[in-house]
This record gives sequence, C-alpha cells and structure tokens, in this order.
Amino acid sequence: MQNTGTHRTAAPGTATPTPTHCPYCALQCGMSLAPVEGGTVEVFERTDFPVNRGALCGKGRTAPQVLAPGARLTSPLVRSGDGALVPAGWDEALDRIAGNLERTRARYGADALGVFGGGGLTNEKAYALGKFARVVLGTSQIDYNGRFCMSSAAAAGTRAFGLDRGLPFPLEDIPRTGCVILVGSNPAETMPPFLRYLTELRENGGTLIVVDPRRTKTAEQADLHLAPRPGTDLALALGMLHLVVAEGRVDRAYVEERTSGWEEARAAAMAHWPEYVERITGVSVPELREAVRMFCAPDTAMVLTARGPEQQAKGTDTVGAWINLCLATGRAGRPLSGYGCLTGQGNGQGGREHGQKADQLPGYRKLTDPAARRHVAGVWGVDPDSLPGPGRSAYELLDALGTDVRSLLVMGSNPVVSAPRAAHVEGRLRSLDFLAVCDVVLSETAALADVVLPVTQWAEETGTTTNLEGRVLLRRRAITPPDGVRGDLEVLHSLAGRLGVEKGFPTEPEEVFEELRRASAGGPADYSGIDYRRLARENGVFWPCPAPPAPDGTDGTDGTDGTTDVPGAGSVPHPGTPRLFLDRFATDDGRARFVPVAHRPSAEEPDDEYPVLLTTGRVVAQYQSGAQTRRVAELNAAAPGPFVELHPRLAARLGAAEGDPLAVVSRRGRAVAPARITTGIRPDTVFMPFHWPGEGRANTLTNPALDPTSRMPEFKVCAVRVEVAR
Ligand SMILES: Nc1nc2c(c(=O)[nH]1)N[C@H]1C(S)=C(S)[C@@H](COP(=O)(O)OP(=O)(O)OC[C@H]3O[C@@H](n4cnc5c(=O)[nH]c(N)nc54)[C@H](O)[C@@H]3O)O[C@H]1N2
Ligand SMILES: Nc1nc2c(c(=O)[nH]1)N[C@H]1C(S)=C(S)[C@@H](COP(=O)(O)OP(=O)(O)OC[C@H]3O[C@@H](n4cnc5c(=O)[nH]c(N)nc54)[C@H](O)[C@@H]3O)O[C@H]1N2
Ligand code: SF4
Ligand SMILES: [Mo]
Repeated sequence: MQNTGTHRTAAPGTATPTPTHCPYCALQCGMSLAPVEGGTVEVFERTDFPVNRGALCGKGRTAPQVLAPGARLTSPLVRSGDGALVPAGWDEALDRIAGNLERTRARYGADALGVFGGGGLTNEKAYALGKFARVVLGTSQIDYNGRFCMSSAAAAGTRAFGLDRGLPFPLEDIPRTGCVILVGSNPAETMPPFLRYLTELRENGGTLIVVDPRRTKTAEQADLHLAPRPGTDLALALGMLHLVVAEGRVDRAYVEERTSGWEEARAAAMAHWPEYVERITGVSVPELREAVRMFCAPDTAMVLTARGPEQQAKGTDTVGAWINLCLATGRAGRPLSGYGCLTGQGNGQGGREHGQKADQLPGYRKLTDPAARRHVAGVWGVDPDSLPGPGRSAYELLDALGTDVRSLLVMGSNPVVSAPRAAHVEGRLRSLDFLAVCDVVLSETAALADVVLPVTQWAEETGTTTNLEGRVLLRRRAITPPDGVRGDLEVLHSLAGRLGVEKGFPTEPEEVFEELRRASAGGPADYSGIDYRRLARENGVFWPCPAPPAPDGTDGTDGTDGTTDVPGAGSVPHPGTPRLFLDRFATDDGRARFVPVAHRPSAEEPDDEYPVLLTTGRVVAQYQSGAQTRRVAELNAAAPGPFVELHPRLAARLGAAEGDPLAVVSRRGRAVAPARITTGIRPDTVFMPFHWPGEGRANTLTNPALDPTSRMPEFKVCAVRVEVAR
C-alpha cells in the first residue's frame, strides 16, 4: 500500500474520500483519504479546512505509506527463550503483559509499574491511558513525551494567565497583527503550511522578527533576524523589556488595569542593561533597539515561541520573560495581540489536558486538588482516596527504570531516540524486569520490549485531537486496518479486564469521548459542550466549550459525584472559544501576573574541555524519532541521515571539510555524523537533528538537566567538543 500523491478530486473507481487529518504535527492539516483497488490509499486535498486550505507537507502527503503491511507491524511479538522477538497470538501477548504487571505489583507495589504515553495519541487514548494507570494499575508513575515538548510554555502560561492553551487565538489572527516575534521556531521545516500566515502578515504590512541561533529558512523570511547564543533568550527578552521601560514604551493604563506584579518584574528587567545583554547573547544593542521599535510601533503585536527557548533548564522563566514583554506593552488578552506557544505533536494540546501527565486529571485538572479528585473519581466510579498522587516527570521516570520502577508500558513514544542522555535511558529500559510497547512499527524502543503490540493507525480509527490553536477536531476512520492489529483502546480494555477491571474501558472512541466530556466538565479545558456530531459538522470547536445549562437550570453536572445528566440537553450550544482572555485572564483576580525573572547561565556552559555549544532540532522530511518517517523512501531520499551543522570558521579550525565525519563529544557520550558547513549558524554553535538512532543519535549527547518547574530537559543547549573522526 502506498500513496500516489495529492489530487484535487477523486478519480473514477475510487471510493468517496473521507475527510480526516494528518497523523503528524500539531497543525493537524485536513486531508481526505480513499482506499483504491490494489491496496493503495490516495490523499486528496481538503480545501474546506481553514488551517491548511489543502496544503500538505511531504510527511503528510506520504503518511499513507506507513499504513502498508510491509512498513508496519501486523502481529504481536513476544520475547522467546533464546532472546528473539517472535510472532505470537493476541491472547498470549496480552496474558504475558497482564501477568507480568500483576507480578511486579504483588512484589514491589503499584508504584513499581510505569506508564509512558505520547502527545500523538488521540484525546480518547490519552484519557483512557491516564485512567488505566490510576484506576487499573493504581500507580502514580505515569508521564509522557509531551513533557519534552511544550511543558515549559505550559507552565509559564499557567503562571501568567491562569490557563495554558498553546495559542489563545486562531491562526487566522496572525496575518492581521502588526508584528510577530517568532522565538526559536522554524516552521519552514516544522510546519510548512503555517508559513502562509507569515507571508500574509508581511503582505499586509506587518513585520516578522525571528530569534534563532541559526539563519533558518524561516529566518530568511524575516525583516529582522536575531541570532542569540543558544540558551540566552531569557536575557534577550529582559534586555528588550529594559529598553521598553527606558524608552517610555510601557502601556501604563493596561498594566494598571489588567496585570499584577509589574514593579518586581520591572525592577528585575532594569538589572539587564542592553550592553550586558549584548555580552550574554551576542545580539548587538542596535539590533535590540530595532527589535523593540518594530515590536512597539504597531498597535498590535504577538510573540510566538516554540522549542528553541522552551527546551532549556530555564525554559519556564524564559517564556515568562517573553510574556512579561507582552504584558508591559499591552499585548495580551487584546484583539490581534498576545503570547502563544506553537505546540508540536499531533495532539500536543489535547494530549496534555486529559490525564497522561504525572500531576494531572482530565479537563486539565490538578491531581492534588481535592475537588478535582472528587469530580473525576465520581465519573470513574471509584473512591477519590484510591487515586494516587502525582508521579515523576518523564525523564525522572525513565531514570528510575530498573530501580524504583520495574515494569513499563509505553504507548506512543520512542524514548531510545528522543529522550535526553539516550544511552543511559536505553540502559535503564534494558534493566527493566518487563517492558511492553504498543506501536505501529518496530521502533527502537519496541525492539527492546518483552512484548510488542501492533496497533491501528490514524487513518484506520476514529478519534479526536486538539490542534495548536485549541481546536478540537474529528479524525475519521477512512480505511480498514489489516488483520492482526488492534486499537490502543482495545488494548487497554483487554488489559483492564485481565487485571480485574471489567467496566470503564470501552473500545468505541465515541463512548470514551462521552465520558471525557463529563470528566472535563467544569475543568479548565472543558469539552463538555463538544460531541462527535458537532465535530463532524463544524471544522472543529475551540475549548473551553462547556455544555449549556440543563433545562432544570443546573450546570449539567450534579455537583457531588461529578456524574452528568446528558450534557447539552436542550438549550443553545456554546460556540466554543477561539479567543481567550479578551475580558479577563483565567487567574483568580482576572489579572495577568508578571513574574520577576533574571538571566542565569545554562546548566552546562562551554569550557576548555567542551568548548562548543550543541543545539538540536528538526528537518522537514523526518518526524521526531523517525520511527514512522524513516520508513518512507521519498522522505529518506530527502533526509537520509544525521549531520552536524557548523560554521566555516569552526570547520577551518578543526580542519574539517564538507561531509567529513565529525565526532561530537559531550559529558554523556559521543556521536558521529558528517559535517554540513554553513554560514547560517553561529561559529560558537553546532546543530544536530535528532531523528536518527545509532552512531549519529543527537540525544546521546544532550543534557538531562531539568527546568525546576516544568521538568523540561535542556535539549537545546549543552557543551561539546568537536573533532574530525579518524
Ligand atoms: N519536520 C518535522 N516537523 C515537526 C516535527 C518533526 O520532528 N519534524 N515535530 C513536531 C513537534 S513535536 C514539535 S515540538 C515541533 C517543533 O518545532 P520547532 O520548535 O520549530 O522545531 P525545532 O527544530 O526543535 O526548534 C526550532 C528552532 O529553535 C532553534 N534553537 C535552538 N536553540 C535555540 C535557543 O537557545 N534559542 C532560540 N531562540 N532558538 C533556538 C533551532 O535552531 C531551530 O531552528 O515541530 C513539529 N513538526
Ligand atoms: N535532542 C532533541 N530531542 C528531542 C527534541 C529536540 O528538539 N531535540 N524534541 C522533543 C520533542 S518536542 C518531542 S515531542 C519528542 C518526541 O519524541 P517521541 O516520543 O519519540 O516521538 P515519536 O517519534 O513521534 O514517537 C511516537 C511513537 O509512537 C508511535 N505511534 C504513533 N502513533 C501511535 C498511536 O496512535 N498509538 C501508539 N501506540 N503508537 C503510536 C510511533 O510509531 C513512534 O514509534 O522528542 C523530544 N526529543
Ligand atoms: S504540516 Fe504537519 S499536519 Fe500538516 S501535513 Fe505536514 S506534518 Fe502533517
Ligand atoms: Mo514536540
């Protein structure tokens, strides 16, 4: 089965295409799919979906190739006596998993069971996985790869605005603002159809500032490109705020009316003189002044961050500093102005709302909040006291494998490639008593498992995702899965049954969503007013979308055990909330909170032994750990393997020519990949994409230093030594 490209209309002999969404990134581009005789799947443009209006990147266009039986798993695998993974029946595989989890729990207690989820899972799966961990396994030890993704922006957004939704406005607002500062975001490679919004911004007379240590394809489109040293965005934002104050550009009326904490934040910024900031960041004072002028000149402006400033051990404070800049200039919670984070994975937004995060219950509720526990326990039909407390964050969980956590279930992540200090993480995974992995392919992590369960994919199952705008979408089943695979929901249902929980794990996604609605009702991410019928009719609904009050005048939930009488029965449906904070922020007093932050060095700064900075990121043709995209010939041809991007001056110093194998060595390990020489990177920095396992694995090198609030690892900065590999 393979795809043959994008077509505007269905060819004769093709079934009517089903509208659905791409499996990969958070843009969740709309597309239509139709099975064709001979086992191919065709992709059709879906121009009615406003986010991408038909446009797709190469990954989305070729995603159907991973549906082909030759590219994926179609039978469970179990570890045999001689150590090989061999095909097995579903019953045997599920029995093995249940038996091993049971044994571990009996011997070491429930917290010896770990669960590692993914931001690519649908809302229904993420919800069911969180419930499975807490209700069936009784463990606190669940977290997911979203911790590695947008957790710093989420923490900073919650701190400042009282609520975290990546973008508090729809993408369509971006071309209509006056200036956009894009911080550490490279959508030319990571979300190509999104570039249109930036092009339109400039066509409308708006300006674009890109902050990135590399002159990326995105930076090439900018009116101003600032190239700070990796890990210094916090100082950069503070330097800009300093100038805003010094130049009298503070929006005093707004600060007075809509914020709290300004004096402390102002004082902190005033300690960051432009000259001091220039020394830290390498961005000159005139460039800083120009950025401030461009940002402040128009009536409206936005700051958008992505992984560059967020994947730092000070990511939360860094995002906080950019939010402070928005607040001081009156650019948040107003039309066409605001701070936003560009979430990454397909369900990066929804995946962080419904309970697969260590400290969280569905509806973006806190596991430590007694009222939240009562509400969710009511929906689940369990005693609130039986719900475990918060567990370890993703890296801490991986680091505890084989010691405190003895058996692990992975669903939707490939940490052998994507976790920081990956060789260590791989070692921890190998030291487990038992590892089970549900995946669509034999990922590098699945290859270490004792049992691998092959699951259905995006196009073969229905479910909802929430895109980077907070728009809840319906992905529809468009084709029939091959024999031998089962859905993640079916896996959880079967394991729950084997572990003695017969009810509460339905296999129908819509049934799970109906329960999710009730569990989220009244929470920050309230989905109770959304249902599948509505999603099928509308091009998505933005949360919060509470159910309208029931006819009897109550809010639709009975308030004691959290069970709901049919949400939305009767009255006018809530329209959803494309734009947040226009009247008030989600804090107790309705004001946005300034947080005083100060620059601090990265966890690891260069020294004599490791004199160069390494930063990491993505290329357009590969997705994440590459587990899926490395199976597509066209994508491999475009991006065949890892590389080390470096400046000609550094290359000359090392005596390296284009294509020479370079050894990059950090305190964690050594990776080797060919040199790619470019003037588009700072001479003190090298860049590696992280999509590949093996010798060129970037995460062999990265530093697992964690942000104290978000527990985000410092993927974007560590100190390395670079030499030509002989
Ligand atoms: N092709 C492709 N697209 C993807 C993905 C993929 O794997 N491949 N993954 C999806 C996911 S999950 C995510 S999270 C998004 C990520 O999307 P992006 O955040 O756009 O991707 P990255 O390449 O990780 O990082 C963006 C930029 O940050 C820069 N950077 C590095 N260090 C620093 C720093 O210290 N400060 C600043 N300001 N910038 C820095 C890098 O040079 C890079 O150009 O992409 C999504 N889309
Ligand atoms: N050095 C460095 N490392 C990074 C980053 C970086 O910028 N630099 N970025 C980080 C970020 S932002 C992210 S999001 C992570 C992502 O890193 P990973 O979590 O490794 O992401 P994926 O490669 O998408 O892994 C998803 C796995 O789940 C499988 N899968 C897909 N859909 C489903 C499904 O529906 N069910 C099940 N059971 N399995 C499914 C896929 O085949 C794949 O094996 O990497 C992080 N690691
Ligand atoms: S930009 Fe993202 S959602 Fe759109 S086609 Fe590419 S990978 Fe899929
Ligand atoms: Mo991500």
